[in-house]
Amino acid sequence: MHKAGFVNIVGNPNVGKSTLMNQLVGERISIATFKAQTTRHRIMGIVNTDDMQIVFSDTPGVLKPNYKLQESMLAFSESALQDADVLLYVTDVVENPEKNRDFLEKVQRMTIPVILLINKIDELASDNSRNSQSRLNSIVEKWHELLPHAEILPISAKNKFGTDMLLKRIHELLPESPAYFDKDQLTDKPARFFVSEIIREKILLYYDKEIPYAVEVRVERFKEEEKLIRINAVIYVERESQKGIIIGHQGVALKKVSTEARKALEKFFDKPIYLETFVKVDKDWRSSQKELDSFGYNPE
Ligand SMILES: Nc1nc2c(ncn2[C@@H]2O[C@H](COP(=O)(O)OP(=O)(O)OP(=O)(O)O)[C@@H](O)[C@H]2O)c(=O)[nH]1
Ligand SMILES: [Mg+2]
Repeated sequence: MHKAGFVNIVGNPNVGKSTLMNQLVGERISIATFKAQTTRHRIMGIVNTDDMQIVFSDTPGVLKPNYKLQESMLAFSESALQDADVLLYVTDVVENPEKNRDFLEKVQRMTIPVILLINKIDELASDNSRNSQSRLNSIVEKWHELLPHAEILPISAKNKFGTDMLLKRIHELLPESPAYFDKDQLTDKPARFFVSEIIREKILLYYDKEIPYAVEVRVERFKEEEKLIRINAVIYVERESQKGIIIGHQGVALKKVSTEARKALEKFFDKPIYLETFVKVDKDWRSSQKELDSFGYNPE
């Protein structure tokens, strides 16, 4: 018997959804940083075995949209409620369950199996163990009231604690079905997407405040040659002043980010990379539907 299905990962920003998907798939498919709103797209990560295919979807953290880009992000998260065979609702040990009530209410009404994952339990373990056990119990209780139909699993995505058990449980819950994708396929996104995400990850890590949120990256050239890959990427910002910050004094900041991105890209593609980065202003792109469409923010 062959099982296959869609297992969609949703939850509030920064709870560890992308870290979890990467651990489950065993590859760094989705960028993950300490900043909220790292993920902006719905990204598939596929686990294949002889008798099973799990199609995970990582999604942006749920938020109340302030501009058009965030509306698209929320639409990606909501689309993941429509086509799941199993839903993974991720929270962590510090999050207030009252956050984004509307979305939670949609999850409460779902009839498919929902697994509530309480992530980052490693953060509890720094307390003495009895105290941390009782804190975990009270978190579980609170969530049990909110999502009475959900199975609850405490995990640590970072430490891979509980993730094998989770995979086993998903296997049990998956329907009998042929595979949806080729068995050697790992994701639904093309190489260029991962290039722009890896550059964006370095920008999230390197720049403060609003800068990373005003950035989008477009890969204008991706040319795989025998010995190396040549990449040209444009970093778009919303305003002239942000361009100066990205480039930095005498270009030092951009050079540093580009070097970090190149190293990460070499790891990802397992090949030497020649990376050129350019910075351009695309005024208020986050609020322009036309620009968002051209950057691929169009949930079906
Ligand atoms: N201590 C601890 N930290 C974790 C764990 N899982 C993830 N993190 C950290 O939490 C932060 C957010 O992780 P992400 O995977 O980017 O979270 P996300 O839910 O995908 O965030 P968005 O894409 O912004 O919605 C990162 O700094 C992770 O290293 C965990 O099990 N324990
Ligand atoms: Mg994420």
